[in-house]
Amino acid sequence: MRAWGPEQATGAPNSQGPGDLESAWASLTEDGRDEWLLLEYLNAVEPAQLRVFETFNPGAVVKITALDADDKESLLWEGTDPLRNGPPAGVAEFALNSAAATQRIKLYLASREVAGWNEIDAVELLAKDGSRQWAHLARASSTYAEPAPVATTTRVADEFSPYLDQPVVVLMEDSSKVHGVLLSSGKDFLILRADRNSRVLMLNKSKILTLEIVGGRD
Ligand SMILES: [Ca+2]
Ligand SMILES: [Ca+2]
Repeated sequence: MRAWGPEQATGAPNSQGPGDLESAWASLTEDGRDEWLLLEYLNAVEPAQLRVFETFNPGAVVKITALDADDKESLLWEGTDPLRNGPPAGVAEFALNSAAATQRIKLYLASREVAGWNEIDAVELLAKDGSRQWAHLARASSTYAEPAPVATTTRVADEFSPYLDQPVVVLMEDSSKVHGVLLSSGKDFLILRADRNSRVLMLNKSKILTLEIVGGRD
C-alpha cells in the first residue's frame, strides 16, 4: 500500500493517532480544495451508522451519501462533524438516514474549512441488522501518495521544494505554459499534475524558464 493512499482507509484502524501518519488517507493538499473519500464494502447492507476514525485534524466531514449500482447518490447524513473544533483525533459517529441496501459510501470533506490534512484511518459501516464491516476498497478525490508512475522518482531538496503541493504555472523554453499542482521535484524532472486533464507530467528542469504560484485565478 502507498503511504497516505486512499487504500490506507480500508480495513480496521491501524494508526496510533493523533498525528500525520502514513497508515491513514491524506489528500494531496492540506486545504487546497474540498475532498471526498469513496469506500466500498464487501456486503450490501441497509446502513444504520458510520464510524469514521479521524486521526489528524478531524472535523471536516460535512456530508455522507450512499451510491447504488448506477452511481445514483442518496443522502445519508449532512451537517457538522461532531469532531469539529474537538480533540486532535477521535472516532466520529454518524447516525444515517434509512436507505436501500448499499455497499458504497461516499464521505465529503470540507478540507478548506478545517486547517491541515484531514486524515482518515478507517471507516466502519454498521447495518440495521447489527452487522459491522470495514471498507475493503477506497478511492479519493486526491491523495498525498506518490502517483504510481513516478513512485521511483526520488524527491530532492532544491529551489522548487517550497512550491511542492501548490498550484503553479510553469513557463517552458518553447513558450508553452503548463498549469498544475507540483507533486515532486526529482533530479532532472519536475512532476506535475496538469489542471487541464489531471494527467501526471514530467517537465525537464533544464527547459524551464519560470515557475510561479497561481493565486486563485489565472
Ligand atoms: Ca484541510
Ligand atoms: Ca488505516
